[in-house]
Amino acid sequence: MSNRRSFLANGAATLIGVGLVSRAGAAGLPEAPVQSNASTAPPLMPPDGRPYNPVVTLNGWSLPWRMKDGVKEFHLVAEPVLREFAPGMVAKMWGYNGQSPGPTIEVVEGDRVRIFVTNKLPEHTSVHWHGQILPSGMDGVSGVSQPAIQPGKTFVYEFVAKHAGTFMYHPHADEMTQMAMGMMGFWVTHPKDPRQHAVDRDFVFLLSAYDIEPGSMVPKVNTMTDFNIWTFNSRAFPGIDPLVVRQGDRVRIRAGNLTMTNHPMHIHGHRFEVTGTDGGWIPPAARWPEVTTDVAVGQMRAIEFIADNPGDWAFHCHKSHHTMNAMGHSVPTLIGVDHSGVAEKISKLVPGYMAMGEKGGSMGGMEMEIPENTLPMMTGTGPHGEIEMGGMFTLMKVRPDQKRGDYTDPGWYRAPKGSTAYEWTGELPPAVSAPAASVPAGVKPLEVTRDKKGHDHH
Ligand SMILES: [Cu+2]
Repeated sequence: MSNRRSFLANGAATLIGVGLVSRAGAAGLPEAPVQSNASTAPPLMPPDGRPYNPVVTLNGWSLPWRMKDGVKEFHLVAEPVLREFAPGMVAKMWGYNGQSPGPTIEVVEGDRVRIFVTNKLPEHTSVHWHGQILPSGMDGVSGVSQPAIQPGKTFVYEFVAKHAGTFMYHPHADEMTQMAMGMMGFWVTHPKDPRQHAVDRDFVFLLSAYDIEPGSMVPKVNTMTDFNIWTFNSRAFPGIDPLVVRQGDRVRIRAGNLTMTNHPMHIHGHRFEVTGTDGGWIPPAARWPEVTTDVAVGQMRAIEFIADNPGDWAFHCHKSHHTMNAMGHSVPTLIGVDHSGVAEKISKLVPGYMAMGEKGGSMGGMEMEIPENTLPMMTGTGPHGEIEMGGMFTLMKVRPDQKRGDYTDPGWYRAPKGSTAYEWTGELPPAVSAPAASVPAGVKPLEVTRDKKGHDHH
């Protein structure tokens, strides 16, 4: 598993046979379409079967199917893939049909579904259909409900998608390794009546996290909590596409959490309601307004709101360490410490050493060399400067003139004159200090000095 060559060496003989069968669609197997890049595919309009309103998978795609005697047949191929997390960083992962996460599967409530799963990994796997109410033997827990799918083998799962809702799929075989390597995908079962739960834009993605040492390409699979790449669908900001909506649209965002910690998802400029979980839709009377909702490990949440406020609005995990990219958490806090010259001295002893700023973080502006194949901790440039974000962060772009069904990035919001925060240049009132009653003698607040350019220093 340490490099791509060993993947190929291990499974070369069996892979050739399977590749010919699945790609050519011979021997009765449905075609296994492959996606080679991390762009957001347009919604997959159902060509046959019952109609539904398709979802948009953020930096992902939906898997085409074929109808055979009234059954919707899909073909998933578990295989090593390359995934670009953001421009500048590519990881060697495991996924499905060319990407991690795998493609979104969209079906309609009541559909009979047959899923062929071909294993092109160097080890056994299985697929568990998280949230589906199905026969025990189709549940995909290797050793319990079925034997594991050995390398080179294809298994068939078949069940009726009984309930409309928000689900996911992932292995239930060597799970820790396989999920740490990126094996997961989204599943949406649409309601029978497309007018039910209808929205104008329906975005879906999985929250996932990886530990990839700067300069390397393979996730460390033994990491339990100290991950360094926090993603929406295996993309880190600024690699995550914006959620583009038309002003007045009813918007749904569905997120599922397959990381090892919870993620309080927060939106700016709007209030939402949690309308669904992986257990189903929440009755309207049981919903309440929120601007942040926690998505715990193994949970899925669907949130809904009317995007009535034009602008560029942050949508992100509220854990501040999850809106950063690769960083060491053992970096000392140096706010208030004059360490000018110290970093240079240390970096001679410890190559790659970088100290946090004495003025605070402001790492976005630090000019430092980063190793090959990793991401700066905080990146992205907006119309007013550095955004200083990474990881689980993107923008919802609400525009009055966005066309229905158009997901193209409209660029930066142009705020109406007089509606943007501005610098005060008039007189300041005299400072008033409260008496420092219980502070020991001699203890003072951090001093602020100014350098020649007028920048504050603490
Ligand atoms: Cu988080």
